[in-house]
Amino acid sequence: MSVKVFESKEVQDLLKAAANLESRDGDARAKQITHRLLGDLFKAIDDLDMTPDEIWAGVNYVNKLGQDGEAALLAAGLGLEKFLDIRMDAEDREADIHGGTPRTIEGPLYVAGAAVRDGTSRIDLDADDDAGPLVIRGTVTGSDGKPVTDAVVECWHANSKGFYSHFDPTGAQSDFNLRGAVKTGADGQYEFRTLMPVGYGCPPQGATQRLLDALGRHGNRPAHVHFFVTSDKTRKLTTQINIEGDPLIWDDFAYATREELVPHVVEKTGGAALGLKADAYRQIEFNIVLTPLVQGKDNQLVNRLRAAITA
Ligand code: MBD
Ligand code: FE
Repeated sequence: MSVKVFESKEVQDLLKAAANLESRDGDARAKQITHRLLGDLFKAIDDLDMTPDEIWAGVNYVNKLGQDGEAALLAAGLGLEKFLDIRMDAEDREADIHGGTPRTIEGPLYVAGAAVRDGTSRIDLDADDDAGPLVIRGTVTGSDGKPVTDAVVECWHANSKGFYSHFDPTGAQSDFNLRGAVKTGADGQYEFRTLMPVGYGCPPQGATQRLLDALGRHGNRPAHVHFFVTSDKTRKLTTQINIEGDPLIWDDFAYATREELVPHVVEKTGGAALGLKADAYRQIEFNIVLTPLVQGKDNQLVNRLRAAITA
């Protein structure tokens, strides 16, 4: 049985009524988007002959997704967040903006409020026996190649279990462990002294992993470090680096990997003098190029709900 009712007047009227399209009340944009998305869903139900059982399974799935607090995690896993990057990249090409460090997705695990240090910050607040020391350093420049003074470089990453502070299901980490912020001086340089992260995996019992299981997909990311880089004189950069050699670099469930964002990892000694927990350590040099404001403002600043802790 495959009925087609989508084009009928009854269904088209129902859609308009549900979105309150013919009233002057409500928010015009909310109504436009609701009408379109609901219509696309109705059409898909018709086209694929989705059964009531399938629809109610989906409705209940949305409930579980909210209960688990995983809507933003699913957005990453389904490539929705990557799609927004693809669109912003295309907007940049259209506006002839080139040459900056590539953006990649923010993900759902940022926490605002880390203390801002000058030039260097040690961010491994908690002991982690399974993680070796890591220094991440580089220079922030504008597209003119000149160092950017007073840029704020924020970074956040997982521990050796793949868990992020504030979102750690074991409750083991203190606020702001492996999260930091550094302000550059006239040389544009920043440095984080930290520990080597391990890749993230979706909560095994959560709604996101449940859908990924149904799709025959895994829910893992390669080891990575997130960055926000902000400055008055440039646009904000949201990006990440992957840890070279991780087997999942080209198999990230959130599609964040970009060729330019896999810097070399170099073995170094002399960590003791830097106050690291071992003399042998690894170093990543990640230089960052910011793009100019567009007519005096950041035309691609993304507002979304973010966790914040105030000291
Ligand atoms: C992460 O650490 C992450 O960066 C993304 C995008 C999704 C889930 C966990
Ligand atoms: Fe992450």
